[in-house]
Amino acid sequence: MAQLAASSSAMKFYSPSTPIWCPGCGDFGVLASVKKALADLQIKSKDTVIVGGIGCSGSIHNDMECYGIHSLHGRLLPTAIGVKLANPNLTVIAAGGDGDGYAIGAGHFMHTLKKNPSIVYIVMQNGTYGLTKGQPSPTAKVGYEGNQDLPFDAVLTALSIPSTTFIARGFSGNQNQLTDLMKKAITHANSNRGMGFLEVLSPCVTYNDTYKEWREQVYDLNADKSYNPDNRLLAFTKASELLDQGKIPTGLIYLGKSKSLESNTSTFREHEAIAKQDIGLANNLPKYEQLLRDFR
Ligand SMILES: Cc1ncc(C[n+]2csc(CCOP(=O)(O)OP(=O)(O)O)c2C)c(N)n1
Ligand code: SF4
Ligand SMILES: [Mg+2]
Repeated sequence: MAQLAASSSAMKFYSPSTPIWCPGCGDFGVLASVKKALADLQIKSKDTVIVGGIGCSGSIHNDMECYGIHSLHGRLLPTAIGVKLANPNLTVIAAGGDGDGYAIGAGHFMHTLKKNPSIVYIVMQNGTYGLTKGQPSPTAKVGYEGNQDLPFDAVLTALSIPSTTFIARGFSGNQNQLTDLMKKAITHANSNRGMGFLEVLSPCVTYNDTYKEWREQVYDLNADKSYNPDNRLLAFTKASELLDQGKIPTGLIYLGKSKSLESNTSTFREHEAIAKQDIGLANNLPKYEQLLRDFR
């Protein structure tokens, strides 16, 4: 929980907490890259909202100097969409775990990819439920804690949904690449081009230490100059081939041009967003009084 600095008013200053993660947790790399990306892009704390999920990863907003919401397990995406639609001028980042996003939150994951709101979604993927001490998550490999299912691949899932516009994967063990992808995801969302989906391979050193194997498996698609992220079919083919070869594709995997949720003016009109409304008493007293009467 962000701490209230010495002040008589809860509205004045908050200072970020120190992360409570185990030493070496991949989430430290994600935190560092979000901070650096926001600083490099000169996005102010007052204009940034991070919506955390439930899990070790879901505490990331506590460690940042910006607005934060600790959402319900698996429900960070609808919360983040609500924030964005209430005030489209904000940089809205949803950040949670693979259990949060791909298990209990899987329905929201699919439909948010489909709706394509202009938010960033970071999934810290560690193949386990870290906070609850190491049960297999949907991305767990075969054999991990008795798991017999082949792992779910979120990049292939996102590629199969026609309205997605930004699909990327980074690795906590490669900070330069991760920060670059983070900046691209934020810039994509802030240009109202839809959701910047960034899965980060973020090892849980306590219950599923995959640093060594992931370091050997990652394959940066963008290092291959012949790779074109504009082509969904190529992205799907290439990602599937690499997975079959025991590799994990990383980098900016797909960049598309479908419409974002907010650009659909039949359902969203920016000037009607809540933050842009005059809600002061002076012009609205009769309406508020009527509202109270309606509840009696
Ligand atoms: C509705 C609900 N069900 C279950 C839990 C218990 N729970 C807390 S965190 C968690 C899983 C976290 O895994 P993940 O999202 O991968 O995050 P990580 O800890 O690995 O970063 C679960 C099942 C909960 N808090 N709320
Ligand atoms: S249990 Fe795993 S995911 Fe949680 S803080 Fe420790 S290393 Fe990170
Ligand atoms: Mg996890």
